[in-house]
Amino acid sequence: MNAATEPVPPPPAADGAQLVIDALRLNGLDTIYGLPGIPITDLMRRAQGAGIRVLSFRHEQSAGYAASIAGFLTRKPGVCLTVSAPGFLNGLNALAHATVNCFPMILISGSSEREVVDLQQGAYEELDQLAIAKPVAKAAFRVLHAEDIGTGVARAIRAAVSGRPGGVYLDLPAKLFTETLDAGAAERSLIKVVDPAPRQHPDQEAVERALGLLRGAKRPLIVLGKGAAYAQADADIRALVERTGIPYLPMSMAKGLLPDTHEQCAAAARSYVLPAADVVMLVGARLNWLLSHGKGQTWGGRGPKESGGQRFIQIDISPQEPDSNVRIDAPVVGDIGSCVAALLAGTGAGWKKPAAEWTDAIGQQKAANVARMAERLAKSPSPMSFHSALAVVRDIVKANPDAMLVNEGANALDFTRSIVDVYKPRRRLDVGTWGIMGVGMGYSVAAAVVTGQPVIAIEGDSAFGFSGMEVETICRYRLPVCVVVMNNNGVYRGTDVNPTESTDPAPTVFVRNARYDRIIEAFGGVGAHATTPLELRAAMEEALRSRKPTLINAVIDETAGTESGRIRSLNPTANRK
Ligand code: FYN
Ligand code: ADP
Ligand code: MG
Repeated sequence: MNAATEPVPPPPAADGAQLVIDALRLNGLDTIYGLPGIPITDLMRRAQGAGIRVLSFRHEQSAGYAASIAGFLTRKPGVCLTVSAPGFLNGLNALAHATVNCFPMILISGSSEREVVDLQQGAYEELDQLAIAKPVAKAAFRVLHAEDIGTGVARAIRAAVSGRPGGVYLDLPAKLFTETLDAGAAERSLIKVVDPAPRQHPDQEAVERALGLLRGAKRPLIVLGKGAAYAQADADIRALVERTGIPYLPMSMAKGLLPDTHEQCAAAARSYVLPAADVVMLVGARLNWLLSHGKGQTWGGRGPKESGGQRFIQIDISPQEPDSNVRIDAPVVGDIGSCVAALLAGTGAGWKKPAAEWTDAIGQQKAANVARMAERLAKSPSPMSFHSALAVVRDIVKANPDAMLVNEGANALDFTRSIVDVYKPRRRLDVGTWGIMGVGMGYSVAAAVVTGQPVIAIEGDSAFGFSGMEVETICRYRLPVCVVVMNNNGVYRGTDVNPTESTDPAPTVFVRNARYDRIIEAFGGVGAHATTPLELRAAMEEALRSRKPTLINAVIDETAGTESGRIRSLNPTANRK
């Protein structure tokens, strides 16, 4: 047979599953957090086979939280992959969390046959997932033909990371995965997204307006939020703070943008600086409940809705954020990197730092609070208090400043935030805007995978329960995660009693003296039981040295802790007591 008559082999076809994998890889999305099942089991297998890191969880919610925080840490959308209806719904909480916190994430769920779902004929796992995702997602898309997978992924990426980042839903009906395109058409259908999160330079007039306000301020304050941490403009943010000499207050996930031990850090004088400041510059922080909406007693207003008279500058990528709660006198709209660079350019030599009267007053308040705290940290009661246990964590984090600190709970959250200093940007990951519980283990997995650093997860015993089974995931992937369960036998504390004759415990109380450490031992991890600071220290040091998955059951006085921690004012009934 001569060459001309030889049959030409048909070009290899690509099916929809391959197109999803290729579209993700083409755009540098190299990790999937998910949970296999119909119809995406084979997609997960093949993604792993194609070199994508596939982390398989025990519950989609944890996979979703992992994806959301991976987005925060990397500025690329974290990808969560779930099955249809129930799996999708389990992942939805994390999608909403990503949107609320401005983290870029893509939730991809398989779904059932549209023709049957839309006629409500009772398909396997029938649910109109797109409609349900829309209200909690920044954007939501459905792909109906394999040739549109590339476009769907591209649109999801742009929506997740451009402007204010958020959670994006991508609905992939099961039949797509087996639909085929010939190789040429498959390749042509994919899109490598160019410049998905373009810089947004602020208007120079807006920058001048902000600089003018800062120049005229007597008691200026900078509030750094997690948007500032997300922006990865660390050097310029630090330069702006240091060059202007303005005291700054870090929101919880902005801790470490400058080391918490920085002399301009006003965290330990929070309730002094907020009402006393005359000009406040918000950098990637919203005036939501965490900042008392910019008004009321926290800010020196006389009534709960009254202004304290501060003037505000707000740097934010969202043009709709200013004036959401109080008047913003100088909005600076743009990406934080560009905005801070523009402000820096206007603060050259000759910039007048704030008067010593202001910085000294803050220094005094800080010193008083730090001294009071030092006194409490020095005590070593038996059983341990939150303070005596967290004094250990504080030392360990100081000795391991690159380690990731994950934190959730009520008292376990609030005490850790004020006791444990953070030294580097994006090392502290916590419950965020919603005060959400259950992020701990998903965050820990992603933090370890994305950074390669050891993770220290400080968990309330209640908070840990939401995602506790993921210690199996941590053990399976051999991740260097050290979980410390602050075990005070219950939600807030372990002392509530049921007022009736029933033997049921009170709703806030758990099994007394539970041994959470034994859970991880079931999966080959290291369990430790710590009843003293010395034992806690030894177990944490060993965990960091060995990098073995570890869970330390830290026994805390069950009478320690207050209802709702430091946000008691939001709990109407607790407040009445
Ligand atoms: C802070 N403080 C310190 C230090 N750092 N004292 C000494 N040393 C150090 N290093 C002081 C600080 O000045 C405050 O005292 C106090 O400790 C608490 O500081 P914090 O945590 O910054 O301030 P506060 O008032 O708790 O902050 C408000 C908040 C925060 C809403 C931003 O509470 C928060 O992020 N909460 C999230 C809560 C949540 O989501 N919970 C989950 C749901 S739990 P004063 O200045 O004297 O006030 C469900 O029930
Ligand atoms: P915190 O809870 O720490 O105060 P928030 O989540 O309230 O932080 O605020 C983060 C803000 O940062 C949001 O308003 C968001 O629009 C903004 N933001 C996020 N990323 C960027 C960015 N790259 N540039 C500018 N603003 C950003
Ligand atoms: Mg507890």
